[in-house]
Amino acid sequence: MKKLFSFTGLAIAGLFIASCGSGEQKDKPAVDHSNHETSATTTSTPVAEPSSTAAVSNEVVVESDDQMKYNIHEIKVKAGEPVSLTLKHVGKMAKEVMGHNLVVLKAGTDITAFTEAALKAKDKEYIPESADIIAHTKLIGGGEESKIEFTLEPGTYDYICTFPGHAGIMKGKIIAE
Ligand SMILES: [Cu+2]
Repeated sequence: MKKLFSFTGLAIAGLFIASCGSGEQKDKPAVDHSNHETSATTTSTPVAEPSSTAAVSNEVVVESDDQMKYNIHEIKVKAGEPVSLTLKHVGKMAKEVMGHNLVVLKAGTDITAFTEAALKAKDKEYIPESADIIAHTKLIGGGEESKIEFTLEPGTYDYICTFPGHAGIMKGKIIAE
């Protein structure tokens, strides 16, 4: 009896240690912290970050890089007039490894469902057959660029990169007014 008791005691202790260990693991990447720090320091100056204060312009250039990022996440355009948007890849990596595109989606698109459909469209460079697409660039690698033109009605539209794993970070909004 005594032997059994001590054995279960050990097992419980083991479980406790295991759960404590997993709780200590940090899930958030260090990048999050640095972002917070930079935004906290810039709030003291009256000038906001250029990436968040887009001027209204229908000539848009978005840069993407080897760090899986767009340089702007909010674009303001004039509704009812053609928008010319150029996506540039300022990195060096090949499109098979760090490819980027920019897909403009209709307002109200289920982005999770759309991204899943895009994953299955590898042979179409991750552009699925979808009525939710307003316009999309080509998939590009380092040093390349792709230009598209489209016209928006007033509203807010999401844009994403559909290369696998990128849409969670490579996303933004186009506000047409
Ligand atoms: Cu991308």
